[in-house]
Amino acid sequence: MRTQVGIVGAGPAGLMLSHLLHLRGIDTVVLECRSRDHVERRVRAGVLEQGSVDLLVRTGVGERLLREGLRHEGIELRFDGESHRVPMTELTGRAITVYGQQEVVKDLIAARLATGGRILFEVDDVRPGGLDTDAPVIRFRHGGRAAELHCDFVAGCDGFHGVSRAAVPAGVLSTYERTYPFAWLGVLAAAPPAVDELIYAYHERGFALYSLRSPQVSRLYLQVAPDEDIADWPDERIWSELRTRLETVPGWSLNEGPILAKGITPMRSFVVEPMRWQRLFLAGDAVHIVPPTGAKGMNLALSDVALLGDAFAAWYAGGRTDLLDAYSRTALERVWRAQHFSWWMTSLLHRLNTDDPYEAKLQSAQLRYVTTSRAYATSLAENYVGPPG
Ligand code: RFL
Ligand code: PHB
Repeated sequence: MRTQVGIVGAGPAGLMLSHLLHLRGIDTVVLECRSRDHVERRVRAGVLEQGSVDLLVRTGVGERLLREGLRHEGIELRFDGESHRVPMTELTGRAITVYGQQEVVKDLIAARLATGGRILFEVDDVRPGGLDTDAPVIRFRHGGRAAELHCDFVAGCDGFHGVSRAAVPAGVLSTYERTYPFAWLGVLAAAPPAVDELIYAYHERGFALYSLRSPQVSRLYLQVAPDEDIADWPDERIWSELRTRLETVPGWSLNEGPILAKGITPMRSFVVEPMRWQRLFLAGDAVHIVPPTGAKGMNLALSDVALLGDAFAAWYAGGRTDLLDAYSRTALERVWRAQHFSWWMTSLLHRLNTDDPYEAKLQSAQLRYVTTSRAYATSLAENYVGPPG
């Protein structure tokens, strides 16, 4: 099998890259180890920056997003029994849109398949090779048979646990990382959200987040210990803990309903540099991870491949290498801004060390500052909504 750009991974990064290259007349094949059903159902991120929405709309895959996505112009910070609104749109002119990652994935898969795009699901044993030659080849198994995909370039969009990053020889990449002493327990519930905007709550028992997916479905998160077993969290315990951490404002209560899905996600910050080795280009979670508190992961994945789409287009149009050469440097500027913001939001809102009252006082002082200073609130807001598209 032959293509121009071989893409490993059908998450937001890989699918969007395939879509962008198709619009430029560049052929791709996407290799995905899971089934279509699995990637379309995987519940993950939910917040799109204005720039991500603009990209999806501009490239013709934003129709359902514009219809079903929920535009939010502020977020709420809840602490010390008070609620404070950060009016993001007033402060920045931009807004966020709540639209599930799996909906973005569904829309992109539908768009690719409608125009004859090749996505191979349920492939095994993917091995990118020849990356330091002009003729890379990705070997894999599909339907029980060995196969080869010959290409000009390989895009590694296979997430944190993928194989692409590991195809780079030892000693080439530098890794920067941090793990946090807590995780998030996330639930999807069939309950109308009791909120119009997301609530980020700081509580002495730990962080809680009230988000949503639609007027009928709520998405909620709790800070828990990193080694927490989901079996120890029956639904009633989850609701009780959510009530304790969120119902801290007089007269306000959350809406409960059947829990449709639940899971625990570890929190980490991680960056690998550079994002390219020879003919391998890495994008999205394959090269950087942020803790979800800043809602940046899916947005970074999309902004990486927007750069990569332009860079491949310049190469195929006339052999220009400058954008491909600049890819890692350009992408990493935004990656590090998001790394800092995500680390900052995480440190601000989580219970870090229960034995250290000094730390808690600092968090309280910062929360008070960010909710009373227009300058500080503007900094939060412009990072949260993301750079202008
Ligand atoms: P993905 O989505 O992980 O896709 C990688 C794909 O590669 C496949 N794969 C392979 N395919 C072939 N061969 C192999 N060897 C392979 N190994 C893996 C995988 O099956 C998968 O289909 O990476 P991508 O495209 O870079 O996208 C990144 C985002 O998924 C991620 O950053 C976000 O979900 C992070 N995130 C959030 N991001 C936001 O922008 N806003 C949010 O509100 C937000 N909230 C979240 C989040 C992530 C969360 N979890 C579960 C980690 C909330 C949570 C709870
Ligand atoms: C979500 O709706 O899944 C969500 C929202 C905001 C975050 C993280 C996740 O910071």
